[in-house]
Amino acid sequence: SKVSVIGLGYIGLPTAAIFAREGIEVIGVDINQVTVDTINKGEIHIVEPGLKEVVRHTVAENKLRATTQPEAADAFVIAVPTPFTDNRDGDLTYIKAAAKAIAPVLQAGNLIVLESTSPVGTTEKMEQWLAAARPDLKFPKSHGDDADIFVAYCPERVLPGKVMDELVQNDRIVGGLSKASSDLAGDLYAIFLKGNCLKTNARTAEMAKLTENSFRDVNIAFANELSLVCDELGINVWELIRLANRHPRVNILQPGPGVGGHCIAVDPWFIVSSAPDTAKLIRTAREVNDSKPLWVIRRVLETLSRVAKEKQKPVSELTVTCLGLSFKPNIDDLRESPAVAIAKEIAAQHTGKTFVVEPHIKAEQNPIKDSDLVEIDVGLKNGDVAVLLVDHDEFKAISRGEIDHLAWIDTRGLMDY
Ligand code: SAJ
Repeated sequence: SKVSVIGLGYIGLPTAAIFAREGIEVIGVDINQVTVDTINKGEIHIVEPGLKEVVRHTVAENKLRATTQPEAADAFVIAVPTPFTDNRDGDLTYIKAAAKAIAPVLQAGNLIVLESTSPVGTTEKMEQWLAAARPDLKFPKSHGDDADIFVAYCPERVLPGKVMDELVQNDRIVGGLSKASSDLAGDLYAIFLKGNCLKTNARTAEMAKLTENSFRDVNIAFANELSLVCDELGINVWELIRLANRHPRVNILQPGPGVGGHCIAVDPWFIVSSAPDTAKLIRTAREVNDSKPLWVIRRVLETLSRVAKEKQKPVSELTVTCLGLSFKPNIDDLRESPAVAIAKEIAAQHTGKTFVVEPHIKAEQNPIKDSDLVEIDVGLKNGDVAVLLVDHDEFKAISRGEIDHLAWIDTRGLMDY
């Protein structure tokens, strides 16, 4: 059988490579010619441990091939982006374009699986777009299990950095627009899945993906709110959480400078936009997490004024050092990172020097205007105020002696233990 994966990004390419590794003939489709050429050379355009080897091998074995033009296949897996719109909803343009692109090559018996994170109801919409383009075929919405075409939603739930492992090991939810669609999609993923395949309908599967990330967001918001309350009450939040978590049914997450990445800070809004009057807690959690960077910025600027007074120097003669830019520890991904937003604002508002320390990027990649990217020891030695934004392993090695002389703001609780 032949599988076509539409969209060869962070999810699509690993998925295509893993199908191909199982001996399936895989046609990867992407609108970007450079991406297609790169893959056909057996190389990759994204960073993901373990992916390069599988792509190189499967391309060499003629199992994986990339193209910009969709071709006939038995199953189509759609993994295109659903960007965040200004009114906090999912932009379905790429899904619509993918549906339009594959419609001409569809044949009776085909399965189409949507993987992109999407608002509830998107799989039904995708089916309508396909059905409008191919009135000659019978779709599940009107023909149920007697349809010619099978349509399902199957969300990805892998952690960047562990994609090759989690794609195979994690349980997977499959939601068909008909029972036959769910069964066929289950058979498709069974090709490589070691985890369980859990079957439901498409709307539940769509909501499950949004729910998982909202659950995490709400729990992080709880920790972030606690950090503000504890600050007002003069309590060490890290110690508090450590103690409360000794209760057998309590498991509080860690406060931080805010929530980053492209999923957890976005997906809850898809629930809120679908049920604006009802999803109150989910909305508030987003607001709590989104406001945390502003709180950190305010804290840094206040500390600078206090230190200026203590040292009897103008603020413009003080140096502030921002430790970490990525959105979570031990990666180089700066996209949607609260640490970047905080460092940018500090560099813009502070009249003195701003140093940035980010061991995972090079000086020429530093996105913070009016700042210098420096080594850890330079940043610490020369800083008057330091704000820790990411709990990289490199920062865990900082000793108290190295920060004794400066005002230390720790958004991750590294030094508070
Ligand atoms: N964070 C905290 N405190 C915590 C945990 C996380 O502040 O206790 C912050 C991180 O620093 C980061 C953000 O939350 O800024 C998100 O990081 P993450 O590690 O929680 O998640 P992501 O965005 O890398 O991946 C998530 C995962 N979802 C869940 O764990 C429910 C992953 O499984 C999903 O596949 C992915 O989103 C996705 O693509 O949707």
